[in-house]
Amino acid sequence: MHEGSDPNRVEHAAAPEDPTPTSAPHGADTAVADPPVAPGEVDDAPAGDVAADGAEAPLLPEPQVEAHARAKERGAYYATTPIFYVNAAPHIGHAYTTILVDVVTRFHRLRGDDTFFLTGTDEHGENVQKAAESHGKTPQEYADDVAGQFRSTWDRLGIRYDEFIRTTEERHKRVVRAVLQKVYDAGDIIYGEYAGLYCVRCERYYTEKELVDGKCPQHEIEPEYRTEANYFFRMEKYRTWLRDLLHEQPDLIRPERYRNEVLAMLREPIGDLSISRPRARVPWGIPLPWDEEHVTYVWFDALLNYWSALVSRDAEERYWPHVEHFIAKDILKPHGLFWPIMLKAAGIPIYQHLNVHGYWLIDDRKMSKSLGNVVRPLDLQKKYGNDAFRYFLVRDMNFGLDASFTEPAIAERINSDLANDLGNLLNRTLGMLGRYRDGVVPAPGPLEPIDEGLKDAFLALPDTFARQFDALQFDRAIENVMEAVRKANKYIADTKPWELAKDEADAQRLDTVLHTLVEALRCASILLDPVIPAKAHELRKQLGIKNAPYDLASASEWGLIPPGTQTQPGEPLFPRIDLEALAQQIEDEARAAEEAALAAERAAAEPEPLEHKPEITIHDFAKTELRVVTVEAAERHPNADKLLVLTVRMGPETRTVVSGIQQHYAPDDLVGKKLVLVTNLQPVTIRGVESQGMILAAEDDDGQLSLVTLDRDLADASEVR
Ligand code: ME8
Repeated sequence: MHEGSDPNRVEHAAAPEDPTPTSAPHGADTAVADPPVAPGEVDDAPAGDVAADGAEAPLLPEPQVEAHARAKERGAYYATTPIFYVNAAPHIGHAYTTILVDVVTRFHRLRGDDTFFLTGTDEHGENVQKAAESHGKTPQEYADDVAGQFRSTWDRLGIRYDEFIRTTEERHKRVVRAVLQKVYDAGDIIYGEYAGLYCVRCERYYTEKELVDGKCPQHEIEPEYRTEANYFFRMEKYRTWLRDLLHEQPDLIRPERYRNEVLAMLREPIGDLSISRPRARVPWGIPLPWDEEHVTYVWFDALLNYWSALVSRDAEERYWPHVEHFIAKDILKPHGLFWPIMLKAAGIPIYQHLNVHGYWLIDDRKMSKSLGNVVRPLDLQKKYGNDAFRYFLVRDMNFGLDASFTEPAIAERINSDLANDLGNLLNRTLGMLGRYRDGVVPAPGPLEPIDEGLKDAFLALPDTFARQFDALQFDRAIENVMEAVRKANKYIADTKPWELAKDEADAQRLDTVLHTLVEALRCASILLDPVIPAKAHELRKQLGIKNAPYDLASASEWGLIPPGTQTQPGEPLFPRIDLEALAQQIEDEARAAEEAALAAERAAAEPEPLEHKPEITIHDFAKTELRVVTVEAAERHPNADKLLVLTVRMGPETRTVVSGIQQHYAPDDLVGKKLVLVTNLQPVTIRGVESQGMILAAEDDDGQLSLVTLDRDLADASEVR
């Protein structure tokens, strides 16, 4: 074994006397598999059984491979968010990816694509197990609770996912076990040993190089040193295949900076990936189908959700050829490295694109519980409204780069784009229609160049918008629509309808201008529909066309609002936000938070009162017989790793006592010690050994133990009172 090596590199515990164990059967009881892979020894040529064209041993049988190719031609779209861990409540980062995928899938529906949107929760592993324990719940109860919070948050944010998958569902577990078995049978999963530095929060090993000041860069905690016998997925063997694939399909991982990061990872041996955890330590996981003593590593389990969700509804043929993953940069490695290799090894076609966005920073700092700056999406939704919040997130992040979140930035964006530009255009248009045409849309006259200019600007939008969406330039796509909206506002200033209204001779000209404006608004409402669905609907309602078609094709046509349509002006779409009041409110909130933190600090400094048991009398106490004993022998319990079995002498008697102190005392250190025994407790059998009494020990809040001993040497069997 070597320490501090690449986290995914494996030093298999190969038997030295068996240098060529490749033919050894891979099985639960076969502790030895391949010889160790040492850096530099790795064969760079593709392994013989990994053809670059992916033709070997596919999981999909031949007819399905063809179907896959055919399905690719069809207008369909399958988008996924990461499945979120259930050890924290949803925050703005989770909301961003999920809202973005909602926006993108709504756009594809507008385009007429057969669309499927998957999200869900990642519920196995040590972290969830620990979080559940700290909440006094079982892992399943805890996962149910937090998964429910994710679902209800998405529902309240108006997110229209087609499927919510949870990794604790049987339909998922079944698929994970089938894939594992397939990869195991193919010889790509082997048994071995690993030692390294492990971050329990990331649930993965780190190299020393990857650590920052000796700490995990993500969680800023010190990793634990661990050695474990595990099963390993033979990733290294696929390294050159993946590298070639990234060269053949340069946009497989995008934007390019993230593809380059993955290519950089592939420049050096990637080692094999430990894909199991001993069940004795981490019971909360999917047992390996061929060895129930090990559970599946969370990433091998979680990544498969994208596939299992389709398999469980028989939809893999329909949607898998169109799969697009959306994630943030934090989980690039599992998605850019592990996942394509897992798919390849399982004979499943690779995803279409891995779309990687940056991080939302809060006032330019990383969001974290310890900094106390975690932003909850529902707080913002309540304050600013759902659509305005969505608009801000998608408009203010340049996909692939980090973005900074501040409340004034939301407010300014709402005021400028939504209240001033879009809201104003609607108000002014409906206001003029009301004043000059009783709120009824007139038939247009001949178009003049200025009208044609505006019409062309809007009709050019759908193509550009679609191109930009396909290229992940969501902010620019929205900005283009807003530019056209601003042009429409300028058109009002240039055509001066209030002047035209003064002269009956200009009536037809006024009709044309008003008609051009309502058409512009209709087109804008369609393109913005994926981003601000409720407000876009409201806009069409105010135009009097709430039931008119609003697919992408209808945004490329002009003149679809029938003359005679009765408009229905309503409340402003986006009320302006009072920036001064907001600044005051933010200041008040900051002060209140500071005061609350101070109060919490003061409360923490005061010791908590002790909790006492009900009083007893001296007679009650006298019922307990306590005596000094000498430890004659101590050994580990044969069936439990927390227990010691002590043989203690008490004058003429010898007793056997089982005590839960193995993690605090080495057996040899106890021999000869004088301890205090409760001698008249009823004997109990603990894991097959009868315990005839109980040794006294003190325990502090951190679980540290100290045995009660004597400060003077007295003969054993002396009574303690
Ligand atoms: O990693 N800015 O789950 P997770 C933007 N269960 N997006 C952010 C963000 C931020 N500051 N913080 C988090 C896991 N995200 C695994 C995934 S998938 C098979 C398993 C979003 O709950 C972003 O989408 O830690 C990121 O990739 C994801 O939340 C991580 O969520």
